Amino acid sequence: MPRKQIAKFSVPHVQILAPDGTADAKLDPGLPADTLLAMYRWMRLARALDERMLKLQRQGRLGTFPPNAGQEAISIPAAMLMRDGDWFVGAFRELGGRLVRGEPLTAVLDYYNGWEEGNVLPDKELRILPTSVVIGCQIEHAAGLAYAAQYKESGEVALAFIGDGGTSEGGFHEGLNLAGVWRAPLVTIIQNNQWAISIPRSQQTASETLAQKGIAYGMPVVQIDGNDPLAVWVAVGEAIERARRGEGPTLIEAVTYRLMMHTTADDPKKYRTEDEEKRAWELEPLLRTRKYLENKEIWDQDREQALLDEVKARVDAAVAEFETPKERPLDAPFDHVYGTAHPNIEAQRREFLAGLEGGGARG
Ligand SMILES: Cc1ncc(C[n+]2csc(CCOP(=O)(O)OP(=O)(O)O)c2C)c(N)n1
Ligand SMILES: [Mg+2]
Repeated sequence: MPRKQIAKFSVPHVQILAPDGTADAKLDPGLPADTLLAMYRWMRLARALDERMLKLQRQGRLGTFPPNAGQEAISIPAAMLMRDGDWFVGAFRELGGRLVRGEPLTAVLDYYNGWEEGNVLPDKELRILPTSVVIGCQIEHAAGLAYAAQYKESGEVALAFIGDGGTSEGGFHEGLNLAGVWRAPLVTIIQNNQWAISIPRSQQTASETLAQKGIAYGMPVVQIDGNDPLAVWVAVGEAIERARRGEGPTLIEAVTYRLMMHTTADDPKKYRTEDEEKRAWELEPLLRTRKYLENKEIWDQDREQALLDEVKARVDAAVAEFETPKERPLDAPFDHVYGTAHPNIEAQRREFLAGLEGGGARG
C-alpha cells in the first residue's frame, strides 16, 4: 500500500498593530473611539498599579508579587470582550484583566500582602477565580466550568490564561483534552512571555509553536502578537463567539515578553542580557497603542498627562485604603473555603486557633 498523507495542519499568525502604531487596514477591526480609549485607560491603570506595587515591595510595604508590565494587551482586551456570567480563570499575570472584570485595586494589594481578604471579592457573581499559583491546574478548573455552562445551556464561556512554562504541565493537557472531547465553551490563552522564571522558551518545549499543542486536542488554534491589542481583540472575539455558538474550544498563543523580573524575589540579570530586555521594551504594547490613538487624532500629550494624573490618583487612593489599619482575623481563610460552613473546616479552624499563642491572636 502506498503511504498517504492522512492529516495536514497549519498554525495561522495574526498581527494587526505594528510596533510603530500603524494598523493593517484590511485586518483592523475598526473599534469605536470610546472602546479604544477605554482599553488604553485600563492598560495605563494596570501599568501604574504594577509600578507602584514594585515600589511598595521594595520599601517593605507589600509582599512578593509577579510584575505584569508588558502583558497588558492580552488580558485587558480579552476581559473587555467577556459578558456577565462568563468565567475569568487566571494564572497570576493577568492584573489588567482582573481590574476590567471588577476586581478592586485594594483586593490585589491585600492578596499580595498575604491577606485572605484579597481573595474575597465584593460580588460573588464577578466570576473571577482566585489567582492560581499552582501552575496548570486552572485549565482543568476552566474546562470543568465550561462543561458546566454547556450542560446548563447557559451560553456562558470560560476564559483561561496560562504561561508558556505552564504548557509543560499535566493540567494544561488534561484540561484541553477534556474541553476538546466535550466541545466545551473554553477559550485558553497562552501568555508566551518567553520565560518561565529562568527557563527560556527554547528549553521549554521542542514544539515550533505553543499554539500547535491545541491541534492534538482537536480545536482551532492561532498564534497572535500579544503586544497588539487589536490582534488580541479579533482572535479572542472570534474564539468567544465560536464557544457561545456551541462550536467548542480554542487555543490562542499570545507572543509577548516578561519585561520585569519573574517575581520580586527574582533577578533576571543572572540569566538574560540587558540588550534582550531593551529590545523587548521597544515592542511593548502601551507605546504602540498610544501611537495608534495619536495617528487617529483621538489622543495627544495633554490627554496623556490627564490620564497619568487620573490613574495615579486611583492608585494613591487604593494604597491609602490598603494601608489603613483594620482588623484582620487570622482565621479568615477558613471563612471562604466553601460558600457555607462545613464541619471539617470548622474543626480545622478550632485546631488552628488553639495552636496560636493566646488561642486566637488578631493581627
Ligand atoms: C505546579 C507548580 N510547579 C512549579 C511551580 C513554581 N513556579 C512558579 S512560576 C513558575 C514558572 C511559570 O512560567 P510560565 O508558565 O511561563 O508563567 P510566567 O511566570 O512566565 O507568567 C514555576 C515553575 C508552581 N508554582 N507550581
Ligand atoms: Mg512565561
